[in-house]
Amino acid sequence: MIDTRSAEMAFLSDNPSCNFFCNLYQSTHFQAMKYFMEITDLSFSNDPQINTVLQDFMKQQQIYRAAIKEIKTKLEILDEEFQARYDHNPIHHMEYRLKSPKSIIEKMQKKGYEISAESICKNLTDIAGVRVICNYLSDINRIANLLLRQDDITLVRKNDYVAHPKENGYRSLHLIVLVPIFLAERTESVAVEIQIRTIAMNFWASLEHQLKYKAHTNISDDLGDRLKVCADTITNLDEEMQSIYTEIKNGAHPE
Ligand code: 0O2
Repeated sequence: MIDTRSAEMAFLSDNPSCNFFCNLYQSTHFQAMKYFMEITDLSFSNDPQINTVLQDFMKQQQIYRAAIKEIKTKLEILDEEFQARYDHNPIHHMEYRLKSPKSIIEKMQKKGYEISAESICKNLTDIAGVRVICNYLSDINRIANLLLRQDDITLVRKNDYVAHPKENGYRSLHLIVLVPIFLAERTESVAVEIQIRTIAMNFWASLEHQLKYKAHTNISDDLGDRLKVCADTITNLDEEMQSIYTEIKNGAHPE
């Protein structure tokens, strides 16, 4: 009997692109493989024109991978400097993703954009995504400000859903930034969507996303209300943990 999982892993180990995602995701080979299949899967569309566009676009995926690497490195450096100077890591962990071809086409169609490789690059600013999970509330703006201060980073858009949560309770700080990628013959400014949130916000957003996906349809008002109560509870938790951290840091409670 063929062990498909081992076969998949063997495929992955031989595939440098896939190893990149295994490393980035700091995840199991199996999860990374599923993700790799998703971002390279063009079989969802029977439309030859869309397939040609996506094949053209896939040639540029490497630039978005490079942009993710640049942002990841910048954030790691900031986190390590913070650890060295203040004995505190603002970043708990990071997650990364490239938007899948299926999501790209769905978003282009939803927004009514012309479907071409050029139009995808011009109109979508969330093809490369980095999610930064912070320990405390105060780490969110700290990380954002330190990153935005860097000369080669250009802020395109900021959505502060921490100060102004969405109606359903979703909270996160969203930044769209441009980062220069130095290629052999040219320099490209590449957009990256950075979502910065606490561990608690991430817990809520991940489960809410899964639940909505599982429901296959809009969830009822009652369930929406209950999710909002969970979001409010998590806001209180974040504020209390921040307050405890600040008091300890300021030496208000010596042993
Ligand atoms: P994925 O696969 O998560 O990336 P845009 O259309 O992007 O120009 P938009 O849609 O207003 O503008 O962007 P927004 O609201 O700033 O955020 C988009 C992303 O934020 C989403 O990506 C989610 O990752 C996250 N997000 C926003 N609202 C919610 C929410 O209510 N619940 C959860 N769990 N996540 C949310 P995508 O496009 O959904 O896909």
